[in-house]
Amino acid sequence: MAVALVLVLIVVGSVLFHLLSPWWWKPIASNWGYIDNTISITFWITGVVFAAVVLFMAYCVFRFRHREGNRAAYEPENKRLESWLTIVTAVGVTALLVPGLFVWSQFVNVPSDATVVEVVGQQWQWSFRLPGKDGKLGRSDTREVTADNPLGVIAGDPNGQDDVVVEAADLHLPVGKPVKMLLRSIDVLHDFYVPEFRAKMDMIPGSVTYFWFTPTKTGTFQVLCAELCGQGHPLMNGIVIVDTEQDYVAWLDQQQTFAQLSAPQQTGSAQQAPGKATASALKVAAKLETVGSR
Ligand SMILES: [Cu+2]
Repeated sequence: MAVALVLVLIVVGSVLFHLLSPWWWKPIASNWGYIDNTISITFWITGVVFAAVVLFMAYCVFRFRHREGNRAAYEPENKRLESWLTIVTAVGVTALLVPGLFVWSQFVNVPSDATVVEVVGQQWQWSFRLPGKDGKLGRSDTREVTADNPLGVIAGDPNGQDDVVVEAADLHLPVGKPVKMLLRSIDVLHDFYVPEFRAKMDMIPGSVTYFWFTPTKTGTFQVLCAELCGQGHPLMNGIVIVDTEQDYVAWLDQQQTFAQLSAPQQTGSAQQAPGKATASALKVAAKLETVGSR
């Protein structure tokens, strides 16, 4: 009797916790409402199945409890029950999988008017690269990474000269414009994740993965790394600021291009490039010190 009661309390407690919990998604700030719907469908199906199975178990524990003289009936096969359970399970599993397939087909089909932004993950900071006026990103190679070329842009590629390099600083995006995020890592597995955008994906050294989304709200959003990537992983934070078109253009005007960063003698920023690289290294060192002192 006590076991049956505990099982019922587990179901009631779980449902109440789900309904009353203060921990829930942050308000969505992208076009991916479909992803929220898919997760809600999964919650409902797994929740109903969990409650049904545990309540059935509680019923059986109570109904078939030990009584003097009672004997269990042995029934090795029951065709009707087996077909019924097979059909219900198949419908449940299909309902769990199908919405995800619809979302995935949209997730990997990037709109033709999407602009491109490259995200580079590195222990333990985020950097970004945007195509310059030519609209094309230059090629890159991890073997080209140096203190003055932190993203490994290939210097000989003319498309890369006007690329805007944002090293270990905030990324700005214009509101309402679809953007394709090209994801690279130059050391270990990372995962670019902004909770309000809902979309995320692993970054794999040697590959370029991608997803797309349209920011729908202006504001400041936190970037998290959703892949355990070493000692400094919990501090691998970044900032994405979604701007109005006007603010975005003003920000873009202040950024430096790859050509400016890699040719300090021509731009008069001789101290700036190495200074920036040193600042970035100090930032990582400070993060590690914080982790070490925990
Ligand atoms: Cu990471």
